[in-house]
Amino acid sequence: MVDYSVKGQVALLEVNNPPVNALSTAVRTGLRDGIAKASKDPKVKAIIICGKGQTFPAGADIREFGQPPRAPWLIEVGDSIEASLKPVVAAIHGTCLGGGLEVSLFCHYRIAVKSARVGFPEVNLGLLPGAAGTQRLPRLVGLPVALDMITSGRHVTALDAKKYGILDELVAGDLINAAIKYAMSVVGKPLMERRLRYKQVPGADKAREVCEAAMAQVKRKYKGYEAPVECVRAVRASVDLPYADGIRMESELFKQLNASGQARAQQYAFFAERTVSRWSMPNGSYRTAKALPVKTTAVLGAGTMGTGIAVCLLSAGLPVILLEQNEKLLQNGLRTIKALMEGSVKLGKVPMEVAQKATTLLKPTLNYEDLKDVDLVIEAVFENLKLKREVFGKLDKICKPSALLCSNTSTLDIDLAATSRPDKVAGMHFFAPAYHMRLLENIYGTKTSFMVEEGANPYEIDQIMEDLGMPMGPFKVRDLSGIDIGWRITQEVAKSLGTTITKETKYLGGERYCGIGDDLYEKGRHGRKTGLGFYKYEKKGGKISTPDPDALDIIEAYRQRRGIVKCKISSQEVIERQMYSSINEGFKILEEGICTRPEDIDISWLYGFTFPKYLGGPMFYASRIGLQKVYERICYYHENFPLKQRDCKDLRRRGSSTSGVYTMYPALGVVINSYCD
Ligand code: 3H9
Repeated sequence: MVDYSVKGQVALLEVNNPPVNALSTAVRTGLRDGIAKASKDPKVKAIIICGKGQTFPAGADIREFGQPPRAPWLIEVGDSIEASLKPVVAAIHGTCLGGGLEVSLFCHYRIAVKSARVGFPEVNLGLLPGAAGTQRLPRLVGLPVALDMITSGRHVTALDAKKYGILDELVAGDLINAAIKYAMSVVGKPLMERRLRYKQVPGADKAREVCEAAMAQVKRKYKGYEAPVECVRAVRASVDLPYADGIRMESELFKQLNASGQARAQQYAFFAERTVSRWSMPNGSYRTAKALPVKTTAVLGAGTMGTGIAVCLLSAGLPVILLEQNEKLLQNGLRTIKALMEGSVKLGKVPMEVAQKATTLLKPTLNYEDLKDVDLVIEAVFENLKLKREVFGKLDKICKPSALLCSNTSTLDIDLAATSRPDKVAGMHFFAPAYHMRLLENIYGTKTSFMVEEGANPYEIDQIMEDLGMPMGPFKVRDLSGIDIGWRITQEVAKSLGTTITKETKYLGGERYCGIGDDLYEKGRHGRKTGLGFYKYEKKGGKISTPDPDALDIIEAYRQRRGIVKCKISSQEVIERQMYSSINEGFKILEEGICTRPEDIDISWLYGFTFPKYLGGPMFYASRIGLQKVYERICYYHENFPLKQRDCKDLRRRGSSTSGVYTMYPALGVVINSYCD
C-alpha cells in the first residue's frame, strides 16, 4: 500500500491504494513504517511522500468510518512525520484532500504541480478534519482562509494554495524529479520553524470577531447542518487553546459528529451519488451506452423553464437557438437569460468568461427553419398536449433525422408526441430553477395541498418542512414553478381522462382532487411571476415572500364552498403526511421497476428537490425511522383520509415483516434497506 524506494539520497514513500489512494489502515501503517525506515537509513538525507497513479491521497478511507477504529491513527502517523529529523516533502498531484491534506501539513514542505487541487471536504460528509487539520491550517494561513476552506469544503487550485501559503512551490515537468531536487535543496535547513504545531495563528487578535462572523454565516448558509458549526468551533480552538488541547477538542468533536445521524446520511449520500452513476436498463447500461454528440441545441419557449434551460445549456458552453412565437416574448426571454447569467456570475456559479461567451452562443429566432441543423431540441412550451403535438409535428418535418427531440414535460405521455422518429423523442424534465438543480428526470411529485384543504395553513406547512431541512417549503416551490403550470397540467390530465374539472370536482382519475390551486389561478395568482400566489412577493418575479391574508381568504372560501370543517393538523402529522407519502411513492417506483435501487430515489430528491443531505434522502430517512413504523402510519392515513397514495405491496411486506426488513448497506455498514432480499 506504500511503496518504499531510495533514489540517490532521498527516500520515496509512494502511496499505492487506487483509485484515490485513500488513507486506509494499511496505508497509515505503510507511511508510519516508511518514515521509521528512512529515519534509520544513514544514506537517506530527505524523504518524499507522494501518491502513485492519479492522485496524492484524497482523504481518509470513508468506508472505514462505519467500522471499529484501527491503529495507527492518522494523527500519530502525522506526528512521526513532523518529528522526523530529516526533511519530509509532500509532492502533490491530483486531489490532495481531507486526511491527505492533513498528511501534507505534517510534512515540512509542500510542492505541487499546477493542476493539483487541495481542500478539506470533510464537512460534506458531516465531519470536520479530524487529524489536526483544524489546528494546523489556521497556523499556516490564518483564520479567514482556514475557516472558509474548512466550512465550505471547496477545492482550492494549486495557484491559490500557493498564494495562501499552503504550498511552498509549484513545479513543472516530472513531479518526482522536481521533488527530489527540491528535497535535496532543503537538506540541512532548520526544521523547527517548519513544524506547524509551534507556530502562532496569524491575526489571532481578531479571532473573536472573525469566528463569530463565520459562525453567523454558516448558521445562515448551511441551516440545519451540524458539521459546519462544529468546524468553526474547532478552528476557534486553534487560537483559544494550546496545540495539544486544541487537538483533543478537535478529536472529541470529530467523534461526536461521526456518531451522528447526519454524518451517516451524508456519507450514505456520497456513495449513493456514485452508485447511481452506474445505471442499468433493460436495453443497456452505463458500460455499453454511447453518448450522442451534441454540438448545437435549441430551446422552444422563453418562459420560466425555457429561459432556465437555455441558461443551463449556455453555462455548459453549448450554442442555443431560442425560439418564441412573437418578438415581445422573445425579447422578454432574452432579458431574463441575461439577468440569470449575471446573477450566476455574481454568485460565483458561472465564470465571467463563460457568461461573456454565452452572449455569442445565444441566437434568438421566431423561425422554425433555423432549427434544421441542431442536434438537440428541448421544447418548454405550455403543458398543453395539442400544442405540444403540433410543435413535435413541425420539429419532425424541419429537424435533421438524427436530431433528438425532447419535451420538458412533467406529466404528459411522451409517446403521444407523434413523429416519424420515436426512438429520438424523449422526456427531459428539468427541475426549477433549471440552471441550478442537478436533476434531469421525470419523477412524481406529492400533493401536499390536501392538508391545506383540511385546515392547515400553507405558511405553517412551509415552515415545518423548512425546519426539517428543506430549503423551501412546498408552497413556495409551487409559487416558484408557477400555479398556472399546475393548473395546465391538471386540465390536460382531465382531458386525457375524458373529463373536465369543475368547481365541484372532488376526485380525478380515482384520486382525491384539491381545487385550491384552481381558485388561486382564476384570481390571477400564478406565483412569483405575477407577484402573487400562495404568498405575496415584493414585485412581479420577486423572491421575497410574505404570507398574504388574501390567499388565506381564498382558501377559507374554498373550504366553505366545499363544506369542509377546518381542523388542526400537528407538526408531526404534517411531516408524516408529506414525507411518508413520498416514501410510499418511492417504494411504488421500485415495485414498478422505474428505479432499481433506493439510492436512485434518494439522489433524485437530493438533486431535484434539494432535500437536505444530512437526512440522506426519503428512503434513507425511512430506514432510520423503521419501515414498520412508516408502514403503520401510512396505513393509518390511508384508512382515515382518502389520500392519493395507493398501498405499496413491497412496503407492506417489509413493514409487516419482523425479520429481514433491513439489510446492511454494504459500503457503510449503516442500517439501510438495500432493496435486495
Ligand atoms: C477525511 O479525510 C477525514 C480526516 O480528516 C480525518 C480522519 C481521522 N474513501 O468520486 P470518484 C471511491 S474524510 C473511500 O468516482 P473522481 C469512490 O467511492 C475524507 N473511497 O472519482 C469511488 O469508488 P467506486 C475526505 C473513496 O475522480 C472511487 O473512489 N475526502 C474515497 O470523480 C472513485 O471516486 C473526501 O471527502 C475515500 N476518501 O473524484 C474526498 N474517495 O468506483 C472524497 C473516493 O467503487 N472523494 N472513493 O464507486 C472525492 O471527492 C472524489 O472521489 C475525488 C475523485 C475528487 C477524490
